[in-house]
Amino acid sequence: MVLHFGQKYYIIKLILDFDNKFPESAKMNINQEENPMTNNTFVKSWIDEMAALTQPDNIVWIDGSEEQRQALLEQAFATGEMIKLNQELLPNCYLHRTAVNDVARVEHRTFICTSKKEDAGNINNWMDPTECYDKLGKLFKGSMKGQTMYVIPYSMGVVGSDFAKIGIELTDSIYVVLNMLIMTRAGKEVIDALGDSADFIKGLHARAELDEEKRYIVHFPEDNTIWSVNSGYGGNVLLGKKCFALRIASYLGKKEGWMAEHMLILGIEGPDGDVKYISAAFPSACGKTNLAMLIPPEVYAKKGYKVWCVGDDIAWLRVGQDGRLWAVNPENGFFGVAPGTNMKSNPNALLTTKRDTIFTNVVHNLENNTVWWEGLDKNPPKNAVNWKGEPWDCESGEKGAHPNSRFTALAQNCPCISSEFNSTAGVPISAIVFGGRRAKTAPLVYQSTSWQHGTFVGSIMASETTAAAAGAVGVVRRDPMAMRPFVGYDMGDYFQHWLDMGKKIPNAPKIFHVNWFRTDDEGHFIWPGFGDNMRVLMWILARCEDKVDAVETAIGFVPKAEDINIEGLDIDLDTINELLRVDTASWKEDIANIKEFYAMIGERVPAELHEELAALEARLG
Ligand code: GTP
Ligand code: SPV
Ligand code: MN
Repeated sequence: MVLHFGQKYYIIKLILDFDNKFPESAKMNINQEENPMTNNTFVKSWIDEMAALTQPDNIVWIDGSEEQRQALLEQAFATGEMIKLNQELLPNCYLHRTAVNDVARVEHRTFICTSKKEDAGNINNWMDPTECYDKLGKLFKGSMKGQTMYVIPYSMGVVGSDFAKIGIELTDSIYVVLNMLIMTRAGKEVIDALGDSADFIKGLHARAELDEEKRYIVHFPEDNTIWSVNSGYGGNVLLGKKCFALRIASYLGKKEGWMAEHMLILGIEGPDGDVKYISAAFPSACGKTNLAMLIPPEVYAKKGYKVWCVGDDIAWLRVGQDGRLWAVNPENGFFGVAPGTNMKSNPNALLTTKRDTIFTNVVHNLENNTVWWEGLDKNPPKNAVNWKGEPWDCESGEKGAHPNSRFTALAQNCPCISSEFNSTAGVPISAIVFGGRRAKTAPLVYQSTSWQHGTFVGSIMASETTAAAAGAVGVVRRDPMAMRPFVGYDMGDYFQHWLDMGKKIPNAPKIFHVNWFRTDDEGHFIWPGFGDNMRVLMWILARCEDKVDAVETAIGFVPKAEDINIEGLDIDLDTINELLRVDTASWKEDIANIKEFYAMIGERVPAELHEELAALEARLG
């Protein structure tokens, strides 16, 4: 493993400072030799360096045992970091509240630190790696004094499988440990699988002062390193997720010829038992978890159709020996949006959270020591505490749960988890679906005309912003492939990688775009959404199998209204026509915005995509 020069220099300097300041006795108890879980010298020397920097009182290896997890829970109850919920109603479920200034990802404080600025690109924030190690080193220095450093060896993907990659996260947070034990496969078997290899992603996290002015989430793709400081919120601190499985993994995928995408994976089983798989990229809080676990509407259920969830947030995709694109979900759990989740919108998600779950920033129902959030049911608790930890009056008009409150739940507890969830080969993908939250422009569904055109469709995706990231909500912004906050290198190069991959997949998935969020003049959603989205997926699969016709429009193939199955829906063909309408005027307005966006990405936007844009403009007339 190559340490960046800046990193090496900085760490040596810090260790020397530390040696001078601390007598031998003070260093004794950070000696990990007392409890070695590995003899891997790369791992051990890196941990020594990080411990010398952060100066924890002791170091604890997370082995994945139930015994250790229980002991950590007890500690967290004692400090109030975790609240034990009603164990009869919610066995092995706990509540956690983050700091009020620390409730979402912070894109403006997220950096890609490549040695050349061009390699991070114009969309990402960039810092010079040496400068960044120096700057954050100062924030990390001594940040774990008086505390324990937990060492979490984890695997993204089935431990030891060809698809899997290993990371080690060092953290001072029990909450992080408990979440990582759900979201990843973590523990001794991972460090055993690593053996004496240096091939692992080095993650360092410290809560420090939780100061938002000193909060940084930084990635050093050239060093396989992630540093996160001054946050305790999921997406900023569960380093296996967005930091590794998307930002670092997308960088590795570009180098190694595979793809890391912000995609759910689901399987639709037909009455004959044959399962077809779809992956779909929607921006944060735009419906991945909901689609991944959908309940088929009666019209399909009665015929024997079933839907299986393989993943709800991240897909790693590779070309299989059979020339198809194969996907695995590298995660082990769901870090899902709580508000809006109920027995009608997403019963599978709700049932998944009935055991072994950590709730973050939801309402604490003191009547029976359970949890509540907006949209769970129409009976908000009368005696309750809000996400900030204050007494909450449900009639006050103030929200009790934070809009980005979440549940961390085990995938294996999901009633519709796919039998292929633990498959080492993954599942073959028939269709890739892009989608965003657009009140107007995008129709319910359309199909691209080729892989290149589909890449273009993904590149011009736009969506209204949500509470998943700090900042304004409801503003339309371009979010290519739902990856704007997650590509670990230049966005233009990322588009090129999509085009290159298309050439390597003889039997490539067809590419579609959906929008569940078109609104009427009063601002109401026109399409019922949720389970009924399966009606659109069925058209998509029929297109993949050449079983249904379509209308060619300026933007691509759009269904004939009568080909969207509306049996059992309180909707008529006129409404479907309205949902499918290609609004030429608003598309023309979009063109100018797309041009600006491409210009902002810069000169690495592939010529093919500029050609697609010019062709779209010409077709719109
Ligand atoms: P991340 O975990 O942030 O990546 O989000 P996600 O894409 O998994 O989003 P999720 O499925 O949790 O949905 C977020 C919000 O969108 C919830 O408030 C849902 O109620 C809402 N939503 C999901 N699907 C639909 C739909 O089909 N129609 C409408 N109107 N809302 C939906
Ligand atoms: C998202 O914001 O896209 C999430 C939640 O899936 S987080 O893990 O916080 O990024
Ligand atoms: Mn996500």
